[in-house]
Amino acid sequence: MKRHSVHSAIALTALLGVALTLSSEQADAAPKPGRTFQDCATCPEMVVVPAGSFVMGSPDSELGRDKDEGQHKVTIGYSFAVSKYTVTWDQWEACVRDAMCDGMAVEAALRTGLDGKPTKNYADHGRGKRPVVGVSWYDAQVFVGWLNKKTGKEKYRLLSEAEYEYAARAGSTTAFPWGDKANHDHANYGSDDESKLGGGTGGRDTWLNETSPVGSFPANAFGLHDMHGNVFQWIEDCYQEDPALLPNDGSAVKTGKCATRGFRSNSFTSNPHTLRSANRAFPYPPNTRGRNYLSIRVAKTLD
Ligand SMILES: [Ca+2]
Ligand SMILES: [Ca+2]
Repeated sequence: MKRHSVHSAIALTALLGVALTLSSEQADAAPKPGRTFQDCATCPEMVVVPAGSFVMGSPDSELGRDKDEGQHKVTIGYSFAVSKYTVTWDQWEACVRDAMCDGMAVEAALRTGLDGKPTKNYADHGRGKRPVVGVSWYDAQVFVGWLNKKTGKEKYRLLSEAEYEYAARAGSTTAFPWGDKANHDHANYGSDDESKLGGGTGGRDTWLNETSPVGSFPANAFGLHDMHGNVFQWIEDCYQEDPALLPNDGSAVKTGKCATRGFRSNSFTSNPHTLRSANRAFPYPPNTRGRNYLSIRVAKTLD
């Protein structure tokens, strides 16, 4: 009987051990908003974003708005994680070293214009902690696949358009999360003159016509950096021009006009109206490579 108890105790301990391991793993994955985690040394740092509702789009009164920004309520009934920063060159190059991301093709594309001719005066903005640029929507999908392969789970993905706006607004209802006016203390963007494209500086934004290292500006209320400005970032969605037909549950548009894919944020050469939280941009086919203002941000589905 005693022997049996000892065995039971051992069995119980073993069982508890497993249970404890599982529960600590579960605790690790518990979606506590604001918590940050990193799944591997070269993986992007992730921030847990809370579930919630928000009004996507902009009011008619918003300066510089486009017709495709009609307001509608979106409820994101799940917590998810978003990379704290745009994906960096360091992270991209780790994917290249693992023979998944096509570094050579992106490098060549960065030196080639949309017309297929060599880019005149190609300027490299630096690597390391600067956002990776020149990547296509498919390159972004390969990067996501690399993270999933590395972590052994199909959890990483691009953000949906609704998730991006929700994460960028971080509870705000103004044109920008910091207020109703573009502000160089909060983002690297271009000229304040709406009629111009090209570099601009001011305040904390000392970068004229080039990318800034990620995290050079303050985080928003969700703890995310660079959701506005510096570089555009691919999202999952195909284009649905009519805001009334956009999903209201945080999911991505996966049918319809998939000949173009969207991106969000605005870039170091864009003017204020494209920097707004509600601005939508779907100008490029998914195989567009070589744009030195177009990058990646990743999301992760949480258990
Ligand atoms: Ca700038
Ligand atoms: Ca637009």
